[in-house]
Amino acid sequence: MITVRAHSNIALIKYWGKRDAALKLPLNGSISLTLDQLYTETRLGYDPSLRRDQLFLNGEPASESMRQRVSGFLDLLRSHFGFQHFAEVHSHNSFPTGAGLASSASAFAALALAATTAQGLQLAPAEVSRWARQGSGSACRSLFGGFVEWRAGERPDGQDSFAQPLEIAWPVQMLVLVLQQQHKAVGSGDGMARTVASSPLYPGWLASIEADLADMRASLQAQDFEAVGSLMEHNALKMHASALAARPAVLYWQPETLAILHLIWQLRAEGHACYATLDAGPNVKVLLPPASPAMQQTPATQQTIERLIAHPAVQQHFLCQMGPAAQILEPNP
Ligand code: 2P0
Repeated sequence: MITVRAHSNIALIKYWGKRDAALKLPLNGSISLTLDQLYTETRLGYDPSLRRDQLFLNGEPASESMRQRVSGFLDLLRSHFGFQHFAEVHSHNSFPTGAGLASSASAFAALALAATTAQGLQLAPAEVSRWARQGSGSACRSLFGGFVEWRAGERPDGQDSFAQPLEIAWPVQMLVLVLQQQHKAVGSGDGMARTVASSPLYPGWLASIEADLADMRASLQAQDFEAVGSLMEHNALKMHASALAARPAVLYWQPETLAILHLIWQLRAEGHACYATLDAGPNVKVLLPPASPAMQQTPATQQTIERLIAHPAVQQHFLCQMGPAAQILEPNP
């Protein structure tokens, strides 16, 4: 058995739209931040006596649809590397499932690393990233720690579409706010497909991304909090605007989402340093300046956090620092 841990990531410049759905090749590049508090640990072993793959999530047998998605991913590896055995997979998330926090990024990054390592392969991280991408696009970014860029690539076979670390040591923080949510949203895969197929605003999204990526790289290098935050928030709202203009509309927000967005704007008007980003669900993630080297919050950031988490729409929160790369926990490498 191999045990690995991979951390979740939140995109500062979003992946939205595929050029190849089967290979999960994106229409645009993206930049993300890996988070320390949100991760998946996966224990995997191949067993010649198994007749099919087995999947357990947080100690319980997973649904058949999840088991099939994982098994389909393992089939890709088996057919490529000429391996026959089925696997027993135990996956645990550090965060509660059903909280609306996307777990597919950390889950497929962990699965790709565990499944290839358990086959005796020692692949370069970029190659594991390429495999993880085929499980879930955003998973390719979770192989790496800190700020990460996924280059869209151009090749039809996807060989040039994988993530790489940006090597920027700037310890900004991300406050993940889990909000009340009544409705199940459209899955991100369906949401992006519908946007690409029918939104008249999608070409505008796509035309703007190279400039956003270049600006984001430069602003991260300069460690310019306002520039990074305002571009991150703009990019997320632009993604949601393109989705809203799809037919039928793709809307991930709930009333609580909007209430928190207004609170963030009000806090900024009062001088607080905080910017929002939103993914394919109602929760809001807030970019905050670095804590002090001793990991103490500055009084200003402490006040911002207290104002945000005091809002009645916030059910749960995770204050995240920059997370590390995916790693093998056992056997001890
Ligand atoms: C992102 N999202 O960059 C964007 C922003 C959601 C909104 O990547 O279909 O689960 O498996 O490739 O990676 C979520 O989509 O989609 C996502 P698939 P994935 O984080």
